[in-house]
Amino acid sequence: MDRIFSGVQPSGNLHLGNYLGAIRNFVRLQDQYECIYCVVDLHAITVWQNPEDLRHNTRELTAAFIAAGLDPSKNVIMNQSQNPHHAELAWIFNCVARLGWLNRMTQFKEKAGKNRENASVGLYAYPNLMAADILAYKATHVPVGEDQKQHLELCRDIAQKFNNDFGVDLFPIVEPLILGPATRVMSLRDGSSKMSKSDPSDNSRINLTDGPDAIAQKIRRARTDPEPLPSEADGLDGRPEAANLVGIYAALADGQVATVLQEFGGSLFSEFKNALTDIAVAKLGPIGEEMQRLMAEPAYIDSVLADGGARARALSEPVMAEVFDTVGLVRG
Ligand code: AQP
Repeated sequence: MDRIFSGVQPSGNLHLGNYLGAIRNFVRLQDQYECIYCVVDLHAITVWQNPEDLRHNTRELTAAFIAAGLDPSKNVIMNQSQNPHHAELAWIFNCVARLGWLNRMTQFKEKAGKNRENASVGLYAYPNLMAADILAYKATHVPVGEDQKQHLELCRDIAQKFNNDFGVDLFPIVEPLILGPATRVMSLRDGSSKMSKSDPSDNSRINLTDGPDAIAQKIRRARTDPEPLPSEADGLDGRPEAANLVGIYAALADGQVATVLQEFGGSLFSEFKNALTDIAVAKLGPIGEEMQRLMAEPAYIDSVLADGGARARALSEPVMAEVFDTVGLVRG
């Protein structure tokens, strides 16, 4: 059976982009594949995390997975640090991946910014750990947002180089699953940058924990242009903010951009924003409420993660035995 692996960082401010680009697709895939969904805490610490916040955000993200509809008995739901095989395999991949490959990673350049010399080594090697997350389970498919495409190409390169170097057919060449009309949700304040957890402006994103009033206010304040909405998708060219809001509506309505424009073409943004608020509150409200309920039961959340961790270790153990044997690392 094909196997899915995907992860989300517990770095707080979980937002609509994480939901539409990743988590919602996780839920849809759980009936078709064997799935491992991971709270990637080791990735989160590649930039500074306050320990108390990290613990809170790990539980909150787990609550979001479950509240969005992931079934912990059907899927493995775990946090990355519960399974040491991720870090072990990442070290081996540090010795397989080439510096030149990592130097091309745009996410490192964006996140390290001008202060590159002061970025952590972990942030630089992040894509190797991501490849290890996936390949420790020989996962074949990885549902992600558009921004992770380059890291998945690197994962394919690492698998291929490992297989070639050792003359084996050990690792699969993974397929990204970039699904739906909102694979890259943009900031509500700037249609040219992606909606992001680390954007200092809370108004740039809709958080999964936002209540109806906050959602309404953020959509009302979302940047637009002075023209009414076009009737066809071509009319969104060169209008990134309009395209973003229409894409979000289409994704939340489970429809297509063209259908949304058939309904709202010619409307003013004030009218469209009211409809967008209604659908966002209807879809996200119950998830936020369920997250709050689950967060009141930290022992339950921790038990889901511990159980998932044990199941994950059992899945990766035979893969790691194969890797150690292939590389020539002696195990007692
Ligand atoms: N804006 C987005 N639109 C669609 N999908 C998105 N994802 C992230 N942002 C968007 C997808 O969410 C999953 C988890 O992402 P992550 O936790 O690894 O964080 P990230 O990709 O680095 O992006 P964030 O959430 O905005 O965090 P920061 O601010 O730290 O960069 C991935 O599948 C991702 O594609």
